[in-house]
Amino acid sequence: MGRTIFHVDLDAFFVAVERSLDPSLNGRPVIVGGLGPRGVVSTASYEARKYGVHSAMPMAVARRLCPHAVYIRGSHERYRTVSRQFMAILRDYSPAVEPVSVDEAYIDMTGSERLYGPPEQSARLIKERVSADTGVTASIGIGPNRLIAKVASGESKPDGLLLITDDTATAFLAPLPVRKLPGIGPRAAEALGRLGIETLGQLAGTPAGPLRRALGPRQAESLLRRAAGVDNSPVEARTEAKSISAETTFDHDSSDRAHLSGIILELSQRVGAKLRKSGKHAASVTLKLRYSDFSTVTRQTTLHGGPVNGDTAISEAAMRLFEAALRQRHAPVRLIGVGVSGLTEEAGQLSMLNESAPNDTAVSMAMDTIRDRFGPASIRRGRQA
Ligand code: TTP
Ligand code: MG
Repeated sequence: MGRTIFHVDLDAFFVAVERSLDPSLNGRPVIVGGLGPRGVVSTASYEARKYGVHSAMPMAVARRLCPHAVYIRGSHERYRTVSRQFMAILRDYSPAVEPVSVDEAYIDMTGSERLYGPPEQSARLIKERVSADTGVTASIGIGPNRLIAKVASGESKPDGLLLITDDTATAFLAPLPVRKLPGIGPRAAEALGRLGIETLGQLAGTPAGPLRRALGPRQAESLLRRAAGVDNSPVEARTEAKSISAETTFDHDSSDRAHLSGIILELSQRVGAKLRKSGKHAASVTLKLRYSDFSTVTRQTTLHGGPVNGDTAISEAAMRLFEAALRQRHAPVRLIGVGVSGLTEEAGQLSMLNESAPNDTAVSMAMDTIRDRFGPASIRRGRQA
């Protein structure tokens, strides 16, 4: 039996909330974000995006690109309220709602036809409800799995609705640039480009051999499957994301401390970027190590200064856990994971008082932008070089 998965994402979320409060902002370029000297763009309205302004860009750059925009500091409290309202609406339509960030969720709508009619009809109902109750428009992608639903909602934006079925999935995915596939970052896209692979159709049709040599067997297999639109992961009903993590399995097991430390730094940055996007702070950091004999250890620490969202705070905690784990057992490692949990809305009080914490956040956010545009290898902090 086929599944019906919705991916719902609000359009220019922070801007849309500001507009619902002040309709004079409609139709004008609007930019929400930090207005101080080190401020970063949270989001830009579609009018401002035309000038090249985008999330995580330094505010100073946005001001040069689009000086006539309306600049707003924003209020996270308002966004949280609307976010909760939004998730509650989705739960009226299915018990299987999986929030992935403040303005984005998957819904498993399989078997909902009896109640709400065919998928396009229920999607239209949801869009109308969201817009009527919150004043914010949503885009919905409908697909036979999460992957296709997510790509579809992205392609439908703004205020869009796009239905992709098993029959149309191949034709839909094939012409898209590889970067549209979740999980293909700038670095993978570059490696694929060197093989002459620009689109998902080309990727899906590439023989496994050359791809394995370029990307390693594990990533190659996974990309081939995903480029063909295959994804069996379930929608996991929950109220909020409880933890955020990233892990990597090596093609060759390693006990090289410097190499493993570098990986921990990268994973910490990936986790940090997701955490900042979710608008949250984390109270605890977890490190997972799987040794070559498949035995797995998980170590967790709670941060003394309270919840954080900067890369340095996360990577330093993860490194302390790593050193402690190595003292206990120094053997070849096949998998490393870094995670954060104890997610809260606010930063810890001590971390607010700590001079370096706001700086860690600001520097991390600036690095998010650069990595997003030029690839993860484009910037390293001093210590990492
Ligand atoms: P997104 O859904 O990524 O972006 P968006 O809703 O502004 O625009 P789109 O129509 O493309 O979906 O993020 C949701 C909100 O999260 C966004 O409004 C602001 C916040 N955010 C940040 O604060 N920093 C970031 O780097 C990103 C990507 C988002
Ligand atoms: Mg959005």
